[in-house]
Amino acid sequence: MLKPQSNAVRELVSLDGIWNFALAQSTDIEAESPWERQIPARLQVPVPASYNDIFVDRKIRDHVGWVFYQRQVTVPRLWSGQRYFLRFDAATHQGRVYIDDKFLVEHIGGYTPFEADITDLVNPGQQFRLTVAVNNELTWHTIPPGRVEVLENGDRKQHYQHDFFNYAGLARSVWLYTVPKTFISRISVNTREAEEGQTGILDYEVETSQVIDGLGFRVSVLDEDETLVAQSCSQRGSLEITSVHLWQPGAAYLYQFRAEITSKDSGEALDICDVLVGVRTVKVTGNQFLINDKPFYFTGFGKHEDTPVRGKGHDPAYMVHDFQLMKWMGANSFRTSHYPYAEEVLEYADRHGIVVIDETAAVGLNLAIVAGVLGLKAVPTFSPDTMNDKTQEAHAQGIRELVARDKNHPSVVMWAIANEPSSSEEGVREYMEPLVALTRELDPTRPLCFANENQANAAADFISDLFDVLCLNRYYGWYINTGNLEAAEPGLEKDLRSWQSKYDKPIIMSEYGADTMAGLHAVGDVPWSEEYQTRILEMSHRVFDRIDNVVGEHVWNFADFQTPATFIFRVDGNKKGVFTRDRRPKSAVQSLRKRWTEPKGLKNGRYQNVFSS
Ligand code: BDP
Repeated sequence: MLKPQSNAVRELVSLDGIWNFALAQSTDIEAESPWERQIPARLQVPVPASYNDIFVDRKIRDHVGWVFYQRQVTVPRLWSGQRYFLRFDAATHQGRVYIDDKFLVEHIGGYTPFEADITDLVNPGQQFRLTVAVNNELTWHTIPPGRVEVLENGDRKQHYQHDFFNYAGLARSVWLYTVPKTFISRISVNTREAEEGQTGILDYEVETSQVIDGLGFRVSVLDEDETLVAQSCSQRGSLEITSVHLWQPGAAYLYQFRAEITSKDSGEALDICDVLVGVRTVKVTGNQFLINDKPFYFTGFGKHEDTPVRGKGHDPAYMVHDFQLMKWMGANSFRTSHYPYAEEVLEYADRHGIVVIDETAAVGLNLAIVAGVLGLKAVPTFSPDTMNDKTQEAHAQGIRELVARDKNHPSVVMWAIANEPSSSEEGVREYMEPLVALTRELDPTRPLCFANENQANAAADFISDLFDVLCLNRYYGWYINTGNLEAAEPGLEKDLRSWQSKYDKPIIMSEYGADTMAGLHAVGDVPWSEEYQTRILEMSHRVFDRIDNVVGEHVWNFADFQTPATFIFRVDGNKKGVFTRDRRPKSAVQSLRKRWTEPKGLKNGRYQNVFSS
C-alpha cells in the first residue's frame, strides 16, 4: 500500500491533533452508536499516541474493548474533481470508521495501515463528523493472540502471552488526501545488479486505478543530484542504471522512482507518485548473509515502539534520537520486534543505511512458555480451541499487509514471520509451512526467519529447515544459569554448535541480555546490576566469535519498555534495555560501543563494521 504523499497533483492533510474520546459502555457498540452524535470534549486524546498512559484513570489504562475517537473534518472546496481518501496508519488492534452516521470501513490488525475512498460520501466544502471505534481485544484468532476473561463482577480482563504492554488506540497518523480521478494505485520495485556489476536493474510494476486508455504513462528514475538516469513508457518492465550507486549498509544511496500518468497531447502530468528505492541485493549463501554480495555481520538490537506517556505513539524526536544513539554505538541494524513499526521508521532507515529485519505481529503463539512461567499445565498451542485455522488466516493477512507496505524499502533485508512460536509442539509445521510458502510467493527476493525460543532446541524444533537464517533468542546467564557465567558460557557455546552442525545456516543471535536496574552497581556476578549486564554481553560475544556461522548479534533490548501490570516479575517494565526508557545509557553501552566500532572489525577482523572508523 502506497504511503500518501503531497506533490504537484496530490494533496495531503494531516488529521493529527486533539480528538474527543470516550470508552464504550458495553461490548454492543451498535446499541450505543456514539457516531450518531457529538462525543463531548470531557475527555480528549492526542493522535498519534496510545491512549493508555495519557490519563490517570486505571479504568482507561486497563480498559478492554472499544473506545471512540471523534473530530470534525472538512473536505476543502477546491478538491472538487479529485478523489479523496481517509487513511489510518494504524488502529490497534481493530478499527471501524464512521462518517457522520454511516459505517465506512473496518480493519483488523493493529500495526498496518488502511484507507477508504470517501469521494462519493462527502462533497467538497462539506464538514463531517469522523468517528473511529478502536478495539484492543486479543483473542485466539487475532495476531498477536490473547484471551479475554470475564471476571465474577462482570469486568473483563485481557490475557496475552507477550512481554509488552497492550498499548492501544490511534498510535500513528491519520490523513485525508487526494488523488486524481485516474490514479496510480500500486508501485512495486525490485532491484538487482547486472552480472557484470556497475549496472543496476530495477524490475518494476505500476498499477493504475483503471486502464489508462487514451492517456500517456511514464516512469523516470532520478539520482540524488536529480539527474534523470532511466525512463520508460511502460507500466511494467526493467530499467537499467549504468554506473549505479548501490544502497550500502552505512552508506545509503536512494533513487527517486517516479510514476506518472500523462496527457497524451501535452505530456503534462495528471498523476504523479514517487517512491525512493535503493539498488541492493540480499542473499543467503552457505553460512553467510550477503548484502551486495559482501558478507554482512548484524550488530544492533531488538527494539520496541515504546516511550513514556505516548506508549506506542509514533514520535519523530524519539525516533531520530534512537537512530543517533544506535549509530554512535556502531549498531548497523535492528529487528522490528514484535510488530511492523511506523513506516517513517523504515524511511529513516532507508535514508541512513540502517539494516532492518522486519517482523510481523505474530508474537505469543506459545502457550507452553506462559504455562512454564506460571507453573500451570500447558494447553496445546495449536488446536481447534486455541491457535487454529482462523489464527493462521489472520497471520497470513498480517504477512500480506506487511509485505505490501514494506517491500520497496531497501533497508528491509529479511522478513521475520513470528517471534518464539511454539516450534517444538505438535501442529506447528502444519501451521507454519503454508505461511512460509505465502511469504516466499509474495516476495521471492528476501530471506525468511523466525525467532526461535530456547525450549525448541536444535533437537526438538520442527520448523527451522523451512527458513534461510536461524534467529535464536537465548538468555544464558539470565533465565538459564542465572548468576553463573562459568556455566553459561559453555552452555551457550554447546547450544550454538548444535544448530551449526545440524543446519549449517547463518545464525543471528536475535535476543540475548539481562534485566538491569540503572544505577545498581555490584562487585561479582550480581543479577540486575549494570556490571552483570555487561558481563553477560561480553561472555556472549566471546562465544559468538568462536562460532563460524554466527553472522549477527541483536541485544535484547535497545531500551527498557513497559510490560503488563500482571507480570509481577517485572518492576515497572522489562529492564533489559541498554538504555533506560528515557534513553539514558547503562554502562553496557560503552562495552557494546567499543566492540561494534573496533577499527580491526568483528570476529578477529573478518567483518568490517560500517560504523567503525
Ligand atoms: C523473549 C521475548 C521478548 C521478551 C524477552 C524477555 O521474545 O519479547 O521481552 O524474552 O524475557 O522471550 O525479556
